[in-house]
Amino acid sequence: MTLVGNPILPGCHPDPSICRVGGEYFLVTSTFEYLPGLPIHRSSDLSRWELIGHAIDRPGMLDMSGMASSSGLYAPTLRHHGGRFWLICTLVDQHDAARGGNFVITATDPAGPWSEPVWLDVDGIDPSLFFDDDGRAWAHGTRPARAPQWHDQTEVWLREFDPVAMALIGPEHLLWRGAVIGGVWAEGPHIYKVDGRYLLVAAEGGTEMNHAVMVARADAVTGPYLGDPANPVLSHRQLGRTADVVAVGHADLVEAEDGTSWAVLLGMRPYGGLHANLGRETFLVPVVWEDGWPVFAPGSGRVPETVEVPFGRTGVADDGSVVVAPGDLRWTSVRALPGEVADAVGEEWLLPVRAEGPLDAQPFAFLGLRQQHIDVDVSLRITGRLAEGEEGGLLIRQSERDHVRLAVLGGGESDAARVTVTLVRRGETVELGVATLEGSLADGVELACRARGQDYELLAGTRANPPRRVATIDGRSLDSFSSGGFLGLWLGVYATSSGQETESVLRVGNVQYRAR
Ligand code: 6LW
Repeated sequence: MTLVGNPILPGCHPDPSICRVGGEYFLVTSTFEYLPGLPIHRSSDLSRWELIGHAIDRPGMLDMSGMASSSGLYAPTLRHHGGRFWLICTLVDQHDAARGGNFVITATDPAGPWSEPVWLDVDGIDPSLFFDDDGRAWAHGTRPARAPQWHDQTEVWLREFDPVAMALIGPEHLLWRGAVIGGVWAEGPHIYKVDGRYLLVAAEGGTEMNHAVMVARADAVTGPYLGDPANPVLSHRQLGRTADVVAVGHADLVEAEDGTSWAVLLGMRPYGGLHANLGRETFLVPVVWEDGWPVFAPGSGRVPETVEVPFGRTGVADDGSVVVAPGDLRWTSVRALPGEVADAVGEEWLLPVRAEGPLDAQPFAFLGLRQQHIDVDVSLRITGRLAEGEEGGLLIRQSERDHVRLAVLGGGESDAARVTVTLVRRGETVELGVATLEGSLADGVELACRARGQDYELLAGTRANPPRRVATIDGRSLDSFSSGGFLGLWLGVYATSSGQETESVLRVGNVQYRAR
């Protein structure tokens, strides 16, 4: 028996998709503009999840330059079939649909390497794969309804997938437009075979307060699909804004070796009002079957705080070590791999300053970690020399339009580091604090963020002076309910020359992420 605490993957881990091979489970989530993309987590008890790699982890696999925040990698599906792992996903460019699209990759080891993307001839998002027991495979996904009866109505399409040619074949079938008349955003579809019939699980209502899990079933994979009279089979939409978990939906099912069924899905935990700085997280819900229909969270109909899984060991999810060395798989950058913007040297990163910065929809000098805990301390040390007009420091990032910078400024008197705090909110910049430290950047500046609920205290110090508070930010302005994005927050280190040519390099060391 294992007691599993929800969420099973805290921090920005939306659109989870899961598959099982023997006694091991593998889970993938969306990563938008962050790289490496599509983290693969492994577990043997559905409780403790280990990050084993990323499906998009080599330079040139995808081109994300110029893609606005909340573009990028959306809603992957992970399956295992014929001795291989299959991953289907969409690269979304919100400003140029022709640059993205749906692609498939495969791997024999889910930790990688994954194959180069093969692009499919279909538009829309949230693709999925279903391998039938008759040897045929089917791809399905979501796109705007062709003849919309109402705004934001979408439809689920299906085509046969040839796993050898890695291509869609045969005619297209329209399966589903949602369970509710007037409902919006039928998406995240996944098909399964249950007792000889085909079950379609799809999200509906949009990935916010009205999010829901809907199901339908058919005698043939191509339909017609009839909705479960119990729809929505899971939602927290009726609980209102004060619920502990909101925006519940986008489920994927998995059967354990013992025959029990489970769903992973996304939800948000608001705190300090309707603000969810950790973004959309992955939760686990038990599923039982009644009259051939899945019942999610039987008895309560709500995502439980803890779930008892009748196998595995009792344990606490491993949050990883406090010191985050360069080899740690948690490191990400924006629109580029960490190794493309920085060099790992021993326990430190060398971060060359770039002309681009946090305000640009481009790769920039950034190395970051998801905020996975509401109360957390993140600290780091930067060392180097910056020219006038350059800056580097700690970044709390939602997007290029919404973030906070605790920056050491270049130039000025070299033995007194100047530090500023800047808030960018919906693209508008506000200066929030200034400090001058005894000691120089050349000797090292310690920067820290102490998040306690929605208060993000920002501190700066030198070897001589212990870090002291420069400003406290209200985190409510940064979450996706405020900013409109799809993401949770990231904390990390950045540097920019604000457009100038530069040869400056920062050394980044002693990075610590400590849950409180
Ligand atoms: C995802 C879709 C969604 O592709 O949000 O509104 C998208 N719902 O299912 C990004 O996570």
